[in-house]
Amino acid sequence: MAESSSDLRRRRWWRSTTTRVLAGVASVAATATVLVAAPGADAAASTLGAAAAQTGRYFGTAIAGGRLSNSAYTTIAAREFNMVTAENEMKPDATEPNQNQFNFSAGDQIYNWAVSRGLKVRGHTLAWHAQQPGWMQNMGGSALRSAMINHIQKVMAHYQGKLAHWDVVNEAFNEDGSRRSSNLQGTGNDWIEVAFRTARAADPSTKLCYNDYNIDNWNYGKTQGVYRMVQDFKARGVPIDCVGLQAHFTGGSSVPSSFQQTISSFAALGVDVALTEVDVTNSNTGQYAALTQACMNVARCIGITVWGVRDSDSWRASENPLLFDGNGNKKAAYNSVLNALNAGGPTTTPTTPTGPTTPTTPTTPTTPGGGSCTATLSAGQSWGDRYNLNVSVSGSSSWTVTMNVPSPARISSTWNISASWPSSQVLVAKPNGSGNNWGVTVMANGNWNWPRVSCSSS
Ligand code: 9MR
Repeated sequence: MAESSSDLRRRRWWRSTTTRVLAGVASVAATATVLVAAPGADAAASTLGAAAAQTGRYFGTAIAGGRLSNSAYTTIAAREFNMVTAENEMKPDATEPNQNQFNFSAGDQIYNWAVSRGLKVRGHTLAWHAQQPGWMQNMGGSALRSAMINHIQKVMAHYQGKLAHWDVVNEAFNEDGSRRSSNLQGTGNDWIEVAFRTARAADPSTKLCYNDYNIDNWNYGKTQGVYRMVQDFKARGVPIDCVGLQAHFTGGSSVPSSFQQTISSFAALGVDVALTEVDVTNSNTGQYAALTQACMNVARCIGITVWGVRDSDSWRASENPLLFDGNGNKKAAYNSVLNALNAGGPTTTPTTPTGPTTPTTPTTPTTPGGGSCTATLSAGQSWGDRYNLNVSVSGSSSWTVTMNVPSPARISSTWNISASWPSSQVLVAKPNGSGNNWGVTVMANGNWNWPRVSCSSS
């Protein structure tokens, strides 16, 4: 729900009232006490992250692991930003250098640096035609499809519950709005939705994003192609929570006049929007202010990330495209962004992903015989279309567990139970002599919410 202007006024009123009260305390306090100067009635936040946080947004930067030993770099990064994207360290070539051998050391270094300073982390990226490890570049067909699924599952399992967002798929479209040809595209047009479904099952706690460049101009083929895909995903229940506009306004491009329309059009599909890799040639202040304002004007534009800290850290350093110069000084563009963030804008209550969620608290009904039991679900292996759930029953060895599957999902197999089916959506499970640990395979059919379970004993 958008914060109304009266909410914003109330908050400003609260701040100004608090300030007046603090000022009153200051006037009667012992003169020897050094008091921090109270901010003005409409005190502006003095860092990008704090300014963005006033409207529930974040302001982030790409962090390069190799620069974390540079204190000038880390001082600015930790002070100004409240979200971090690993510039290269969570990409497939970094995390799975050999097939099914994972290496999280570089990604973890950035993750740990960020969270120990109170910064959140976006994951970037799981499935991409570029920066694939050598073994993957040479792959195709069903072997690559399986490898992609395995990569998503393993990497997301490592970061389970830790990341704010994941760029599940990166840069999968051509400029004209058609699909980019790649080894991933060669596995079948459904590879993107399989990636998102796999991702939802692997970590239901993180927001799943599609991320691309040159999707800033509403009247551009690529923007329309991505828009149609997101529209289709939302219509068919393919789990997607956000779209990342990289917003690289370097290399000859600039902020289009339709930028806000693009952001609001994606948002109207029911996804969050983020500006994920911002840079602007020569840090044009007008363009930086305009892109920030466009995000601030759309409630579901949840945050902005610039692609590096200082100009000298940029992948396009010769264009001086960032908010700090090579010496770490704030540039004019910094102030234009800070002012736009401080001016405020509508904000939404943060949404949570709508995929398979943690199971509802197991019920422990008491039967007429007085026995009770608990059935606890945990995630098992998952694939692009289905997932396993492990069920563990405690409190009784003579139990009946009823499992209600959310339509149109269906249970396709079970193990270690004696099963009966009062309806296609309801499974009744009893012990078959194999003990209290059993499981099911659920065909999601687009609905990745976990079944409800209840347990009774006799
Ligand atoms: O900034 C990244 C640079 O260090 C790498 O060499 C490059 C390799 O592909 O990737 C850069 O980051 C890209 C990002 O992951 C996706 N969007 C475009 C970015 C700039 O190329």
